Amino acid sequence: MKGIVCILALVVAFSIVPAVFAGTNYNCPVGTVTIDGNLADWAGAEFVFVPHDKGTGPAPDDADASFDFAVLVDNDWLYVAFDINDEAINAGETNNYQDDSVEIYIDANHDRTEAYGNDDLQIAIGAWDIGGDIQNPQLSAGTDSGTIAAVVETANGWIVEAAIPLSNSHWTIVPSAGTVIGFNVHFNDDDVVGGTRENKLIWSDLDVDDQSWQNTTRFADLTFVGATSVEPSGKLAITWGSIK
Ligand SMILES: [Ca+2]
Ligand SMILES: [Ca+2]
Ligand SMILES: [Ca+2]
Ligand SMILES: [Ca+2]
Repeated sequence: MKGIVCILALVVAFSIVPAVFAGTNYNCPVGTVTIDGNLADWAGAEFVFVPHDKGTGPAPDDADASFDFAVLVDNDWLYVAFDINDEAINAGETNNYQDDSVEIYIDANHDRTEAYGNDDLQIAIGAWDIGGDIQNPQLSAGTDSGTIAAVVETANGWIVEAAIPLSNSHWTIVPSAGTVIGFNVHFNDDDVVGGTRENKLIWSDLDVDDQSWQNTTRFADLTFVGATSVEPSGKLAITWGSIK
């Protein structure tokens, strides 16, 4: 009986481990990085892997299309990094969303509306910006967001390192611990010149129909978990809690 109880306890323990990075929520810690296309300064971040078959346009394998992404925040910027596996880098189609590109989606007030409000934004950054001006990237969506981005080629694909202002004409985001915003990321994979993109990968589990561009109910959550806003009283409460 005691053994069964132990096994049950183990099963419960494993089953209640929160799947916080499974496409439902990303816990965003505090950190500051330099936007230069080098992700060595992201060592303390939590990278999430989005495999080749996650999204509405799955690829044959991870080498063709997959990516890791991570998010950090400080008092001024939301930083987003993409480390993309892609065997063929291509840009130049008629529509930018058919080119190699990533899309970042933000619902700043987290009201999850079916139509976009002013606080809801798609920010699109493409491979056409490889080697481009970091301070003035050629965004194909979210052009008035104030986003800066470095896009560089790598041995296995390409990297996007971006910083989005916490204050602009769309929002003022205060990254207090516990605050939640709507968030999603996509990768459009274009491998063949002409026509459309070949693959479409999506992180949010809710975006099963590639509708994030016009419907914020498809976004997942991003929760700020950093200590920048921890009040002295909060620290005291944690201390008392651990003593008890
Ligand atoms: Ca960097
Ligand atoms: Ca590819
Ligand atoms: Ca909103
Ligand atoms: Ca590609």
